Amino acid sequence: MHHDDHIAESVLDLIRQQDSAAADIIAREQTRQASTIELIASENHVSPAVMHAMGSCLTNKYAEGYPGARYYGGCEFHDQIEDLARDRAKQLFGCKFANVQPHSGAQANAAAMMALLQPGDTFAALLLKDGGHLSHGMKINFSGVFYNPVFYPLHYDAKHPDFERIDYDAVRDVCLEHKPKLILCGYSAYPRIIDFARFREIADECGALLMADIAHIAGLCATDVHPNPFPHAHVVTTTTHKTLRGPRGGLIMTNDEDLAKKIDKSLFPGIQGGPLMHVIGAKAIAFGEALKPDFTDYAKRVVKNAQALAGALTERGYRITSGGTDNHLMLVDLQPKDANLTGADAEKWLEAAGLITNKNGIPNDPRSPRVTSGLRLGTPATTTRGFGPAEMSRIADMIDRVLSSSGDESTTRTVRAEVSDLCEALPLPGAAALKAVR
Ligand code: DSN
Repeated sequence: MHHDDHIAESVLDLIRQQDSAAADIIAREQTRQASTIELIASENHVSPAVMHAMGSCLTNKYAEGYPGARYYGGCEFHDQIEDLARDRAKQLFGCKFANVQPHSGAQANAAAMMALLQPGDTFAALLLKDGGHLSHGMKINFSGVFYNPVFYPLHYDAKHPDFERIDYDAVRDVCLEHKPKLILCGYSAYPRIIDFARFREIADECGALLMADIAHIAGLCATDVHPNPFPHAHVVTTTTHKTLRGPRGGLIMTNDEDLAKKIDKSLFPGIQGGPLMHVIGAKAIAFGEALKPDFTDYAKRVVKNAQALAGALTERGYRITSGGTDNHLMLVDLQPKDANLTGADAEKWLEAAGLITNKNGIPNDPRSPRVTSGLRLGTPATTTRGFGPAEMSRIADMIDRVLSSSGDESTTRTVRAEVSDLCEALPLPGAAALKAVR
């Protein structure tokens, strides 16, 4: 047994000695993760070091403030770990200032917007239904409640060569018309390269600041597998747990010292209290992992796998929006395969077979977000467990069999067994804690 597996097992055993109800639930979730294929584009499997830093003594401390300027005593090592995380984030993305305290990507966006905008100010973004994000101006979110979002479109014209991609001319038109103070780019369901330089030109032309939310593609940007938003964006926000493969959390970066000061203030005391120091410790470790050459290799394999999966699904009659993918994710339009097939049914049937996905609207989707005509699939998690193009082809085949049979019981059972075999052949990193599950 690997050393990391010993740690994971002993942690679970320790919890079980005190609280068997909680330990059993955690163990069942470990089994679920180890024995199913994770295709949700925003999820990943962290290393044992990242995992265990989150269970460390760093959680016991209040460290409101920033390194060297805390509101509590006893922060010597918390200053050191936060500095380590900040320095590594700066090195990773090639920027001058980093705030590693946001609890999540939405908190990072809230703090960045609070620093860059006054209530009522206008900003431009992509609609959620076109691939944007809740915190990019949805009416039910702070960003739509306190600010005035205007939206730029995708190309919807099937005859256009940039079909279902960002329409940069339309972005420029919308921004020149509405004169937003801030332009947001970076998305949750967009499979193509984002032209940050072009966005900056538009921002300069209309006198706006540019903010890139690279939550989904951070691991690809950090390794130049996707262009880096620096030096084009004035502010960059991200989560740390998707392609970056760190703990669940957020990060804000900039090259501008004045903006950095405003961002620090708006994050704390603006919208957050005590930082999650155990998560910041885990961020430091994850950023250290991402700085190593094999992480670049990982990021390249993520994209190669996504392209292999998209290609294999296309061969089986599914339409991949925009005709493919340049990054870690794809949107599968189910309609050409079966006009009655919804994303909601597909998600449910695939889950029963051990293939974990999420329903997702496709551009111009006639169905509601709770039903949808599409699925979003991503390869960060499967690539972490060592899957390659051959496994992507098998996954496409399994998806097709489940969906073509409308989730029929015997097909589901057969595919579920094949998923288990594949998961056993390529286990999670340090995941033999599974053995502790009885
Ligand atoms: N919920 C995340 C996603 O799945 O893309 C975005 O915040």
